[in-house]
Amino acid sequence: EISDQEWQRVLDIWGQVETDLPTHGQEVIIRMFQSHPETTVHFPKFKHLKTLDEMKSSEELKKHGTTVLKALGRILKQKGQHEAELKPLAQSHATKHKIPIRHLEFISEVIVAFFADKYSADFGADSQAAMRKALDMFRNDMASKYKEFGFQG
Ligand code: BLA
Repeated sequence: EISDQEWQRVLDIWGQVETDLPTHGQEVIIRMFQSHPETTVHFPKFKHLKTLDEMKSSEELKKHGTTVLKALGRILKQKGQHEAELKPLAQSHATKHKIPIRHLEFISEVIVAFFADKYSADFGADSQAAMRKALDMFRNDMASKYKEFGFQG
């Protein structure tokens, strides 16, 4: 169970993230690729990006990061009532992109660590814990939907 106060903490930090989704999104994707290189297998379109500078100058990578955070923000704002948002996402991720739940866990960890670095004053232990709970819920619900689409994840 996620309390109203916990959702408030999640949405408060999201308000800051939303002031610049492309820059935050780019950083999340780059950190994910660097800390978990196995996630790059899902992105043949980024295979040519070898160095950090190349990743940073890729408009396509930034665009993907923006897509990711836009979708995640829409989901978090539902405060758990995210069935309508999750279903198409779980379907594409189960049947087309084939993203293991483990990789969703990687990006969740990256998101919390990055916000903690960037917003050390406004994203303390309680807010980090609240965001973790929200991302756990998102991931659990993705995992059950995956099974409905026949993907073990
Ligand atoms: C594409 N990922 C997408 C799209 C959305 C998201 C909205 C485009 C629409 C669609 O294909 O359904 C959303 N992606 C997310 C969210 C997260 C995320 C909410 O990463 C994380 C909170 N998707 C994952 C993970 C990976 C991933 C962990 O959830 C990789 C490790 C990959 N998403 C992925 C790929 C595409 C995609 C490969 C297609 C990219 C493209 O070809 O443009």
